[in-house]
Amino acid sequence: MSSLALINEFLGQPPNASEHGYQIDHILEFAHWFMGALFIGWSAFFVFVLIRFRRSRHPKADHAGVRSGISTHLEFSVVLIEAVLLIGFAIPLWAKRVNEFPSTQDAILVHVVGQQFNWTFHMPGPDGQFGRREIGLVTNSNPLGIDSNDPAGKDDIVVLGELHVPVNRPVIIELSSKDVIHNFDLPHMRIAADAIPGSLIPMWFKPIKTGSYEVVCGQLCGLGHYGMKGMVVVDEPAEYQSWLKERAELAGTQNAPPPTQQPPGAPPVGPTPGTVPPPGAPKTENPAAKPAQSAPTPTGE
Ligand SMILES: [Cu+2]
Repeated sequence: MSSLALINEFLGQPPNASEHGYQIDHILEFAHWFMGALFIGWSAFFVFVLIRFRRSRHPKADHAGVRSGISTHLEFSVVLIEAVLLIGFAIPLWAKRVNEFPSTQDAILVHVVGQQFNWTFHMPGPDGQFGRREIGLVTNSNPLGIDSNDPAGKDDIVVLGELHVPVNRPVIIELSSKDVIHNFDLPHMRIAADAIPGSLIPMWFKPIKTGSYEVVCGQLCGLGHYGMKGMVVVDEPAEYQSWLKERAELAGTQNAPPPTQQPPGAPPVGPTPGTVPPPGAPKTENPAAKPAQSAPTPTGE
């Protein structure tokens, strides 16, 4: 494939590293060749018309115009090719991307949260359960506001900027944003999606090559947009396991501070009336976290 992907390479498309990426590359490559042919064809026709119907040869306008049916045939074949591209290839591929998610048991689940100007990755840890997230708990040391009273969150892994995933296993991402609209773009994996505050956007890919791949923000999201980069590192399964273990051990020591350690005068902990649930919060309340929520806070509301 890569030896034939002349236009993709010429336009700076990085080499593909995902399972479905080749299909996207084929469509891109074909569409570019097709558009190139149309460009040359129409340009040649334009030049021909300029010369053939120049004023010195045709001082009087011909109001009847073209009598042959060739342009109709040409235009019909262009429409036909475009329809085949769209209905035959693009829409089925898109439908597969959005409807046929891999089973969650086999996949790596990650919550990705964008904020000005970095990416934070939230993984469920050894228990496979994402801890409750609460916007009121967000601090510098707890960028996602993970509730330390929620048992499911105790072993959660939160990493800033660099995510590791194993090769040849699907990765399912739930994407959200803490502030403005960002775009989680993984050019090597041929996926990108907007991170929209208040929405959870699912996306997935299956990396097939180990290596480090850049994450960029694909939406102009503020002054620091140019620096909003991250890294997805695709590891061999053994390396991934050791990274996971290391991060899980770190998480065990880091996710400890109870919310009562807030400095005096800090904004009240816990939900304030009328707050919108933060992106990524589980749809159902975790009953284990409930009693902790009513624990007295230093501000004593
Ligand atoms: Cu951004």
